[in-house]
Amino acid sequence: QEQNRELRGRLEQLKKERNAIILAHYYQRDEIQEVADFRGDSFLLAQKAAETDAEVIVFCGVHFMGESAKILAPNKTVLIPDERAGCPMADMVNVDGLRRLKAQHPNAKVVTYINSSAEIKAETDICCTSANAVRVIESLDAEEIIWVPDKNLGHYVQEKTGKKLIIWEGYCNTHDMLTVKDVIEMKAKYPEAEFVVHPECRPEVVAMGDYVGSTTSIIDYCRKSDRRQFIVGTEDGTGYQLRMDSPDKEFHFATKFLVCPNMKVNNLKKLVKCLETMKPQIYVPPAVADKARTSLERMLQVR
Ligand code: CIZ
Ligand code: SF4
Repeated sequence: QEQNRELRGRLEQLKKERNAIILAHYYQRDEIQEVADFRGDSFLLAQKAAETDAEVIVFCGVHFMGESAKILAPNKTVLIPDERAGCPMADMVNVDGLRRLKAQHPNAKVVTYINSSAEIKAETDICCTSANAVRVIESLDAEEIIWVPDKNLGHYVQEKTGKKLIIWEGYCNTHDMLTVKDVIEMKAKYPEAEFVVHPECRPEVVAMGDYVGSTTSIIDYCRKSDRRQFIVGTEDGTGYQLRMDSPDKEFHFATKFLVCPNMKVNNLKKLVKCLETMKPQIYVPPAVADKARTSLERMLQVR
């Protein structure tokens, strides 16, 4: 406690000295979300990075999110508390594999979930997040659509839009962990609760959802709902915002395994240190960034 108070004081001072803004993903540790200037999911944070006047962006999330910030704000310094905070789903697709698939479907448009590396975004026609995936697919006039890398979200979007996608076999180790059995047990334990679920979960689990949506839309939904109890099918860090918005409601995470270890690699101490030392910084080669930016900007234009 004492140490955290000291760290928070140091952080305030450094933020002013560096003209820095702290962006934190909803899956970050509470100690980071508490000190953030802005909390959000990957979409809101990318937008914020593009808009901010600050010279330095400290991106508390995983590596691909820091890259998106750097791509959208190339003249700013983007720091990440720990560079080892990666995303296994993003690593499930590589450039060679995607190029081979594109060669097999030369007329296809490539839609890439924002959970992907800058190199993959550079091979992409348009990016999307779980918040806008359906709208992005509906905005496309294409015979064939290649979808990378999340098969679960791809399946969900396919159902929602009625469009057949060519789906890459990636998935999120954390969300994919949740099973039908887990949800049945939780529903038996909390019969009054609504089950809110992220579309990165398995299709059969998503099908059980009373509400299906991105992290931000789950947060909005629970805040507005009249229900008092929720079973939550997304990453456990979301509890910080859920409880803050509705201290009188109960949130039960569907299993104790809904924790993304990569997100938790960052902590308050590393956050302060990165602003002190101004490293590690996110670097994206300009040629890659220019191509990737086009696919991100196309996404930001879809309403
Ligand atoms: O699973 C993730 O990393 C998500 C849902 C990120 C985001 O904010 O879209
Ligand atoms: Fe990647 Fe899943 Fe962690 Fe998100 S929650 S960063 S998709 S591993």
